[in-house]
Amino acid sequence: MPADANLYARFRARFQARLDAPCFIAPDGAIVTYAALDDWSARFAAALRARGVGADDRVVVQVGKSTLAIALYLACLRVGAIYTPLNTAYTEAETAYFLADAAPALFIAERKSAAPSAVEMLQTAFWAEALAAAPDQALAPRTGEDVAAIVYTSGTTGRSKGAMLTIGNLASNAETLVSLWGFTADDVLLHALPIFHVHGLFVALHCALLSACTTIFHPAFDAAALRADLKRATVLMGVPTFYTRLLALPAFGAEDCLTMRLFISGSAPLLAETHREFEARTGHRILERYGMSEAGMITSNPLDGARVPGTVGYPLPGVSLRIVDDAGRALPPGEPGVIQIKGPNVFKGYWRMPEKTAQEFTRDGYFITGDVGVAEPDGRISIVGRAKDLIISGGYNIYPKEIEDVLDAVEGVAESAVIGAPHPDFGEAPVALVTLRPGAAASLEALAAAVAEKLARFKHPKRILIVEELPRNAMGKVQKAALRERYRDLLAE
Ligand code: MLC
Ligand code: AMP
Repeated sequence: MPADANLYARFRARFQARLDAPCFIAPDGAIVTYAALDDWSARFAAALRARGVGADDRVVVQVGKSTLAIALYLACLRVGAIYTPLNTAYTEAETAYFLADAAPALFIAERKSAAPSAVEMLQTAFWAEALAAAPDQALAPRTGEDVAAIVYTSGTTGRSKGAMLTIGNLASNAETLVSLWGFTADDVLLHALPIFHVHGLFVALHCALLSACTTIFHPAFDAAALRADLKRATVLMGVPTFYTRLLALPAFGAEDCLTMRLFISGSAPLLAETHREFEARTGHRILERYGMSEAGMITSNPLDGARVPGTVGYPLPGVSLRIVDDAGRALPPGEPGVIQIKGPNVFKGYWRMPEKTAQEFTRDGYFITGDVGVAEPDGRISIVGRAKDLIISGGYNIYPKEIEDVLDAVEGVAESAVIGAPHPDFGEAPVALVTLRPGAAASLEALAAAVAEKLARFKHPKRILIVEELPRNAMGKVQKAALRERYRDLLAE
């Protein structure tokens, strides 16, 4: 990577020859050209600088999906600031934690906080200020080691960690994917993912910007709207729920996919039956890949060659992947163990958490993913479980501990256990089992209200049950596996 590696300069070099081409098309047909995006991002950069934002400053962004929000991301790259996106579904309590942790120079928010901090600015005000500013074309000098973004991921302890992704991480992963998935300027990417996570922001958008192709930009996921636009797209990236919801449309089929060349799925396990049903209905074999916030994409099924249902394919070029036992010894093919990875895509560490970072890397520099996988003799990987207590619901990560902490604080609650139960739409979703103190009478409403006050809606347990007791092992530890078995049909339709 060159010493001056401003990521925006790399994107610009690729779309320079296509400034008049459509970068984004809205479902209603409105076009944003590459020239317009370039101009907006230069104005947004001017507005950031006018607000005192410079290299390595964090800019926390909690705004809805729009092309101007993309211009803001690119503006952060231009000035060398650290882009720190937050899910718009977070409650004030959740947001307050991220703000305290990230200590941003600027916080751009869609909604006004009850007690706004000195650095908070409403999106509407910032947009107006930025669009009125004179474009500032200067690009901050950067190296591949500089942090471009902090992406928060929940932690098993309930405390979210900010994964620091460098310019080198993002650039190398994007270059690899463009070539692996065969992106060209002729592609039309259908984009319906949120832009505050790695999948929608980096995987999808970076492939589009680096190949200078066109993106049909949906403000949110809607199966019928997506189906309509498949007719003018070539590539779709989605979480498995996208595919199950498309399949739930009775008339969806091959005629909808005549221009499509590639369907990609990730962020959560794609059921083999979804893969098969999708092929039967459309003739397309979904390409499943595996990744995480800390590393972008890690493995992928091949573009040319067998895409095997229930597997996530081969480690990306440049990524070393090994599967180890509890003692950290490498396991042979066929034996399941924890996946460890090393490569240019692997993050720099957790923001302001050096001890946590050290714990999650091995002495020889591999990142311990917490995912349990098994390799085939030819190197193909399948994800068979998780060593971390994590629920992935519709592609969103939910840590049981975070919900348990909220429930345990409700008066009358003795203990709670949150598990993931199979869910027909979201793959899995949280279910909470709660025991009460002797004589106490906490109501289900009180429990739900506590959760609603503290946690984003997608984290809310789909069911809360008050139970007599929780099963324990000989050490006194709650047996979540037994609970998962007992309640496996609770959320089935
Ligand atoms: C919405 N709800 C969810 C939910 N999404 N509940 C659990 N899990 C989810 N994922 C809640 C809503 O709050 C609402 O609650 C109810 O479910 C119905 O909502 P909806 O309107 O039907 O949901 P919708 O807006 O259609 O969202 C579904 C979805 C969305 C699948 C489109 O969740 C989504 O965009 N997921 C993608 C997440 C993502 O980008 N992950 C990538 C992370 S990066 P109520 O109570 O109001 O009824 C990563 C790395 C990698 O993992 O490998 O890519
Ligand atoms: P996140 O921290 O939100 O980036 O989520 C990353 C996690 O999503 C990984 O550690 C995996 O557990 C899971 N994941 C991503 N892609 C897949 C996949 N294709 N199959 C199974 N799990 C996946």
